Amino acid sequence: MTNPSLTSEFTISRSHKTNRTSPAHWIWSHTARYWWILLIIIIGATGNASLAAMVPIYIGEAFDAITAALPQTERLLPLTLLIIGSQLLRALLQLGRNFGADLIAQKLERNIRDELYISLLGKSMTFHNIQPVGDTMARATNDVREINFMYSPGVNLVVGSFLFMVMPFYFAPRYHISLLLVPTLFTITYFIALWEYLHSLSPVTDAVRSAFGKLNTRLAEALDGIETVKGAAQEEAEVSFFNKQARRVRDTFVKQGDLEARFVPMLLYGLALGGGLLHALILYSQGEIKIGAVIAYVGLLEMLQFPTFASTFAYTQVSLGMSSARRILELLNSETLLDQNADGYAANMRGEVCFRSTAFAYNPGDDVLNDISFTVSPGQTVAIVGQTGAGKTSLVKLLNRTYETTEGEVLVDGVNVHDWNLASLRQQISIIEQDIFLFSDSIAENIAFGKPNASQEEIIAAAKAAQAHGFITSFEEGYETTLGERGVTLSGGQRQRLALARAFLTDPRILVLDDSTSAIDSATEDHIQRAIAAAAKGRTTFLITHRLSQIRWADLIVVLKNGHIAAIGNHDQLMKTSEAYRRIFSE
Ligand code: TTP
Ligand code: MG
Repeated sequence: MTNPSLTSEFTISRSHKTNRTSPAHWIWSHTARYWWILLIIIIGATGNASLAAMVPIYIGEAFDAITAALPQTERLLPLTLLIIGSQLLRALLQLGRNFGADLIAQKLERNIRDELYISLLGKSMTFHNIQPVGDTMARATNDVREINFMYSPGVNLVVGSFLFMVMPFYFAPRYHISLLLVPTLFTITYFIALWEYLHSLSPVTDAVRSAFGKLNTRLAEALDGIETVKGAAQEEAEVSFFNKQARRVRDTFVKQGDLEARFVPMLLYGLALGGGLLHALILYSQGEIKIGAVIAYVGLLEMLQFPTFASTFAYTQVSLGMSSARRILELLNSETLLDQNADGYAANMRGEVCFRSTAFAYNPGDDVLNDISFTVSPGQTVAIVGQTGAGKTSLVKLLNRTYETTEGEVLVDGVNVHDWNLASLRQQISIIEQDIFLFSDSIAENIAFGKPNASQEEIIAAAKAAQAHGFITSFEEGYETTLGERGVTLSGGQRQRLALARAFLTDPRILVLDDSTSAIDSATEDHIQRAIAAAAKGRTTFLITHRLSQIRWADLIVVLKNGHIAAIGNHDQLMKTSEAYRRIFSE
């Protein structure tokens, strides 16, 4: 039933498919759809360069006009007007070129952001556990930005300056065919130097981008764990660690600057100008060309200044962009493991759960769960107990395929969870995590997270059922109170009740409450008890808890020990048969 062609959990159908075989293919597949903008850039750049060439040409003519045996001063005014007119038109074309490059840069940035975000949402938990958030953030923000810069100013200058280089070839033969010599020598040497430059640049720009990713990873982790850092008085150590990473970034930048400084064409330009002048003067002294041609020719050679000066900067930008494209593509192409199984089984769930000789490992060969078998009837409440690290959280995460079993199977309503349509499966199973995550949004939006179109009445009803209405209305702004990142303004018990309200609103057939570490005062405890009892009614419920009162009234109690079932049964049975269980109650 599974469809191997689908590699992401929730593929959002997109009209534009990109070619992800290599960074260059990928960038091109993003660019090609905007061929009309490319056309604007090329027309703008060609027009800009040829009109720039008009200036030395007209000045040359003006020189000939006044140095003629009979000075033709009346030709000066039309020539001046031609120069002014051509430069006004040139400004317009230059605007087109810049506008086009900026437009395509922004469009690409937006589309790549979209593509990356959708892809990240579709990746399996295994991917997200391995990939550091800070590095992903660096790729999703700065690297995407680099691709913007790659087009504007990068490609913009590369195309623009390349056409400046073409102009001497086009216009110099008008004066004397041999004047092609200097531009030809210049161009050949320029491209050889550029080739070498790009080759040595590419590993350096790769290093720049990767050092930045590492810096960001550390920053994100230090901020995320700021409480731990402060609690252990490790600010100093963090700062010095951060400095070390920052120095690494600086060093890679310095290396990049070093390469840029040694870019040969800078020297070439001076040589070309000197050599060209000499060549033109020799032709002049032999009477082959006029003085105006010397002036015009040197003016044309001056156009080579643009490619020499722009190129270090522009090609570095392109190289950085390609390094970034490589990094983004790495994320896009990384294996996702889960597939959404869109053609899979989708139905209203009854809530029967069956584990059959299930085993699971985060790392192959290192089993966290082993030989787990038990069945839960629809509507029953199961308590999962066991010491920390016994595998309780891991066990329930197999239910909605947050993680995949390594052996055996997990069945819901008699259907292997692999064969369920993933969206249908997850919509009907609600897991309230041990570490409840709240978005920096209003309380109402947080409650309605799983059902964004819920009405205000529904939200309030859910909050009441979860015993959260009281504390919510005690805030000045009630349901519109904004929560800080991770909901830091709420206590553990309050967060838990918000999470329960979420569950009430989505009305799942299977509810999992991972509650093993939360410490709550007894006044709150009473509220929570009632909320949980209400939540468990009418659906299959898994409770991971240390609260004896809850364990006692569960229909089934699973005692986990080092990843296997140490005892199973209801309270009375276990009190008789299990030493491990009795110990929990005597603690
Ligand atoms: P858990 O299933 O998280 O253990 P638990 O929920 O029973 O513990 P607690 O009461 O403290 O919440 O972990 C079981 C084992 O799996 C444990 O040895 C740590 C390991 N583990 C990983 O290797 N990677 C992971 O991402 C997690 C969550 C756990
Ligand atoms: Mg746990």
